[in-house]
Amino acid sequence: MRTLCWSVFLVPLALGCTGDGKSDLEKLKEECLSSCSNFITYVERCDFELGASTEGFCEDTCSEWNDLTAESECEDDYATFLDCSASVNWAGAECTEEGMVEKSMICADKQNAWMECVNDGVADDTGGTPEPEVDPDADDDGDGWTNSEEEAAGTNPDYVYSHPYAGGYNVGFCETPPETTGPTGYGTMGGDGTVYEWSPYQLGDVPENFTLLDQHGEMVDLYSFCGKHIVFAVGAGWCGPCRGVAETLQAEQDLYRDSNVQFIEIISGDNSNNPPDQAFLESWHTEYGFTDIPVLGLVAQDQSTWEAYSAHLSMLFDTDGYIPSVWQLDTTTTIVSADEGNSDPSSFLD
Ligand SMILES: [Ca+2]
Ligand SMILES: [Ca+2]
Repeated sequence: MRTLCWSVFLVPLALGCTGDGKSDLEKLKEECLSSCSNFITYVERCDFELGASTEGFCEDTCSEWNDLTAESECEDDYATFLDCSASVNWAGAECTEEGMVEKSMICADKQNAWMECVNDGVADDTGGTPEPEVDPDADDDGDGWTNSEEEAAGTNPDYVYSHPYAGGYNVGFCETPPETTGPTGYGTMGGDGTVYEWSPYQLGDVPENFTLLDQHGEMVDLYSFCGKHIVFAVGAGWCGPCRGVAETLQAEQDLYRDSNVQFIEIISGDNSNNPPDQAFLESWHTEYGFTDIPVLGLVAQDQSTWEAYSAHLSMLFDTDGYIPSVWQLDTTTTIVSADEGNSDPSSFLD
């Protein structure tokens, strides 16, 4: 039944217009007009706003198509086809073979688009192209959260970095992890008459993932925020200006949360510049009234060689040897602001 209206549209018109078109012109015109009339009737009956027709050759099909067009988002395609059909003067069509074929094809592409849409819906409805079974209790990506838990949280059950956190962070939704470029920048600072050089990240780089302890005792991945615009500040307890940045972060998070932004605080040292423990991260969280900002602690920096020292995360995200270092990464985890002291994401948002 599904192909009935399709055939009614094309075949009778084409058949009705075969012939030499001259000696039996009147007869051909009558056949063609009849076909056209049927077609117009069919179109009217198939209009989902009219509901199922109570009589006629395509009643069942119309009813089925009404549902499909209304429910499977084919409505626009169908309306386009109807608009096209309405623009064609079917009743006044030249009843020659060439003329009718040509006119009958005027809206064929619109009808094709509509039918493809309808048939897609049929395939889905009938399981013609079934989706793989998803076990709600399974943990497909092995991130510790079941598929149903992830669906409820809006995280990606097929992406290991995307999962809920106890801290209530605004986790992103990427299909695949970002492809890192590694650090390609140039950093330098002087001291004791020596010039130190290293390779930090720079604009356009995609950082490697890092995994750091947060104030709730969880390990947090940078790549969990792929899909979000990320602003992070690297600071330390002993650094007054870093505390100045921290004072503004939750207000900025509140302002931009709905604009797909996640702010992150990274602490390189406590008040004595020792690696921060969880208690220190918690105290930072409390002091600055964070509600959904991770406070992540950097691990100790190997100071045995410059090479080891400069490979530490705190140096990869530092171009001048001064903190606070503020970085911004766009939704593809590409660096768009590199240690420029800019924690305002507004110029980077759509
Ligand atoms: Ca999972
Ligand atoms: Ca996941």
